[in-house]
Amino acid sequence: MAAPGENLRINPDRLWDSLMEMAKIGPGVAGGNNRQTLTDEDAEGRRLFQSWCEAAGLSMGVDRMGNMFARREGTDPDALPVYVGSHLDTQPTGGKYDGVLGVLGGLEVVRTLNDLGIRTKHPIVVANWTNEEGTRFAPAMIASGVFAGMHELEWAYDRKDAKGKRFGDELERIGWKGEEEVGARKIHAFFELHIEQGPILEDEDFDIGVVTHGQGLWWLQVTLTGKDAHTGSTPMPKRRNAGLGMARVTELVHEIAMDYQPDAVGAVGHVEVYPNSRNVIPGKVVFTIDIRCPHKEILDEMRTRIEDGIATICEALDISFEVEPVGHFDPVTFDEGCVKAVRDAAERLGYTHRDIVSGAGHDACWINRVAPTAMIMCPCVDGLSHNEAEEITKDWARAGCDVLFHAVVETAGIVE
Ligand code: HGY
Ligand code: MN
Ligand code: MN
Repeated sequence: MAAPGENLRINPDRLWDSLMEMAKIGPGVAGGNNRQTLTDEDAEGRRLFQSWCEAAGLSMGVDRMGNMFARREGTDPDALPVYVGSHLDTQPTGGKYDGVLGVLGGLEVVRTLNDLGIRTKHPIVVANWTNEEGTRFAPAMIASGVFAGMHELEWAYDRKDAKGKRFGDELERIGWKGEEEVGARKIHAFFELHIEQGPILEDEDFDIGVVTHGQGLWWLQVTLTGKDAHTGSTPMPKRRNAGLGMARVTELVHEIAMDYQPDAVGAVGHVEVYPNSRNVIPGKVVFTIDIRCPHKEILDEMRTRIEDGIATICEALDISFEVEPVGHFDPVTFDEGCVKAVRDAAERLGYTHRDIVSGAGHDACWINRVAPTAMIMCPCVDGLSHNEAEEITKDWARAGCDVLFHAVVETAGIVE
């Protein structure tokens, strides 16, 4: 398809205003957002997005995982749509741009097409994928995962949050459980704009990251069981301290990730200590290990070494353990044709760009299994994300969305 002229650009002020408007919903306590999936705040953000889509003349579809699809008709109704989007849910101490930039950037693409009266051959669909973060309900990217056939719908519905609430019930409660079969929609191509969530683009002074790959991930939920006992009167040799076990496993994860620098990463971010009392030796700890690497064989070797290490640590402390994988995807290679459309768009528009591997997981990682997919990244200040202080500049948002516009419109085909 013919590429759009380099003078075609989005409206950066409108995009920025929409980001700031959405940021008012589910505010955090330090300038960011706490709009966790399937909460009332998520529902409010969905309603705002839907109102904007309707104002832009889009028709909304919702599937049984609550994925939202806002469609702009093309001249060829039989042509598969080009999808563009990301997620509106946030971390509990999330930023204003993680995911939201990709959804509202997709809306800005449509708004700009409307302004310019441009018609495309392929329809364009702006998507909001449910529960990308996986913080309230593991795993991350669960709804795009069901869409891509990686998870069964009922399994997803049965996922529970820390308070025992069930995903399917919460989706019904907020009124966003649609009727469409998940994954029934066929996609011509999918593009996702996202902040980098790392320091590379800012440090090297690039406007655009052309995402060629996404690193793989394991989330391993570990349960250590020892024995509650008095912290004062229990002799050290008689203790079965699950808390000590968790500390040693956390150190082990870090050491193993450091063995594979510069590529591998590893940490423990979620911990539940029982009974969590100042003067009780923890008899039980549940925590999640997050390890990632662009190389599958290293990622799997890290997992094996960690699981072996857990067994050794628990034997020494006389505690038992269970390890349950609660999230996983192999490293991802994005579609060369879509990646080229992104790279050519950045070049055409005069934005500096470099190829980059995504450190974070994204819905694009799953959609890439069912449709040609690529991602565009923009820098973020100090590479900081999953922190309320997450920040980008309007120019970075503009550049990312201009490239998104060109890649989507070129793929959808302008009809003269
Ligand atoms: O975990 C991730 O990489 C994403 O932010 N859900
Ligand atoms: Mn995200
Ligand atoms: Mn995130």
